[in-house]
Amino acid sequence: MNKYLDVAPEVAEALKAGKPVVALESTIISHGMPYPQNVETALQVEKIIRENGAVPATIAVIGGRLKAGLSPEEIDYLGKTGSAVAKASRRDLPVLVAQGRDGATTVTTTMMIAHMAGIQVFATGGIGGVHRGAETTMDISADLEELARTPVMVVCAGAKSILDLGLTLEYLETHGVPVIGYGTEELPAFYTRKSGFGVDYRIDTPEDLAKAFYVKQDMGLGGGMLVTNPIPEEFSMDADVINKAISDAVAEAKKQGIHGKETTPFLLAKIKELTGGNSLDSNIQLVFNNARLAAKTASALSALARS
Ligand code: PSU
Ligand code: MN
Repeated sequence: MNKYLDVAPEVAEALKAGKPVVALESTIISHGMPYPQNVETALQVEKIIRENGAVPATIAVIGGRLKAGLSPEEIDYLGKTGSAVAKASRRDLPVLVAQGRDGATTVTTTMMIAHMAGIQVFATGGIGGVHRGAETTMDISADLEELARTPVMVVCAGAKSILDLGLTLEYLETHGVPVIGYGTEELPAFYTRKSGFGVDYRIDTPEDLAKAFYVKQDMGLGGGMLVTNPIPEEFSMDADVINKAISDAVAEAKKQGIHGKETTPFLLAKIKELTGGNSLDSNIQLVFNNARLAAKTASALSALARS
């Protein structure tokens, strides 16, 4: 076991017994949603994972320790502190750990810590990717590199068009990351079910998702897999409304010279402001939907591993 890692007792027991565990990220809590909805959502997501037969492991860095499994108090602390907590990507981990600091984990670091703990399935809302204008800014999320190297399945609702979706898919292809559509041939665009871009494969059941991931690892290929799960129809947004808000947010970020790790949180907050909170409701519902699918897939994966 990694000497920098603390696995919560319930999570450790489940892993030891080969029971399903689902990892959850914490940047979505601190930087992705406002308080108190962030904390309410994080706790509700854990409940949904339990109701669907798996054990939740929310991941973060607390006092310089890598944590797989947080207490409700720790979740509340991250939510209340919000963006005053460091957003921790791969490059941030050594310094945060060395200095005994706190960090909210992105998709990248959640995958890393999940893998250290032995967790194979991770549910979130959206991933980082190749940003619009990356041909000059070179702003490409570390999430894509991590998907290429770390053997964790990430269940998300596709990617927001704050990103260049076409370039994001090209990057994933180059790095050998399968992009799966759950019950769809089209890449979902987070707030909407359609993006105009195709996925690599459509898979229709949690059992078949588990099998594809199992075989990838069993073949020795390593690396992650991206499962894109469309937002339920009843919670999806009007494409014109959300795309206008996204374009305005991207233009505002450019005008204010926002860059680096601030870009994604700035865009998310701006979109929420421009859509009067409707986007937050959709965001919460799609995370719940992903948690259900991830729990079922983790259950199918542990059944496969035992067979
Ligand atoms: N996209 C969302 N919500 C989020 C994030 C992305 O819709 O909360 C967060 C995730 O933690 C993701 C991170 O890993 O932003 C990506 O940040 P960057 O683009 O700086 O790599
Ligand atoms: Mn970036």
